[in-house]
Amino acid sequence: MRLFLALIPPPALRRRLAELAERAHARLGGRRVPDDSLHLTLAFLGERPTAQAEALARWVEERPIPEGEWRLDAWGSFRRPGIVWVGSRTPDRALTELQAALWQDLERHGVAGRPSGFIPHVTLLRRAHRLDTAEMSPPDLAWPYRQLALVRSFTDQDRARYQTLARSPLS
Ligand code: 3AM
Repeated sequence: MRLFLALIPPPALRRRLAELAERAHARLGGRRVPDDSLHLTLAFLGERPTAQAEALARWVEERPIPEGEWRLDAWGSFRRPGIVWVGSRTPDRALTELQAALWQDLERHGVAGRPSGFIPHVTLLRRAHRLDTAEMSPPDLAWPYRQLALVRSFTDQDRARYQTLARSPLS
């Protein structure tokens, strides 16, 4: 199964992110990420056999993450798949360290595929028609977090769906 590690926004923040997605969609078009799918990917693990997914779920359930708060203050985009996102203007140190620590553990679990860079972002639009976010007023949101989720991604009637398989203990 296709897996990734993510932070899941608390409900109030999810609503704010959904408002931003609506605003971005009205201006830039494309496909809006459904509200219940909004997340921050920390590590994409790719396709994994069931036995390994179960081992990874046990690992996540025993691995607290340091509590933190991510400040979202910038719009951004990735040209190739037409992704519009919100994230931060300057790299967030705590998230960068968390991502690196997670990949160290993942490699011990035999998961390869650590990316060379990491830009924390919340994808709001896919296949956007335009990527010009420069004139949109910048977001100003705080994301308090203290729990990691192991998420399965699958396709159901042409729609990407996510299912949380495991959560880390609360820090
Ligand atoms: O968190 P976002 O939405 O930016 O694009 C996929 C999504 O990113 C990404 O992993 C997240 C959960 O699906 N993803 C999908 N396939 C990928 C791949 N082969 C990938 N990231 C890296 N390599």
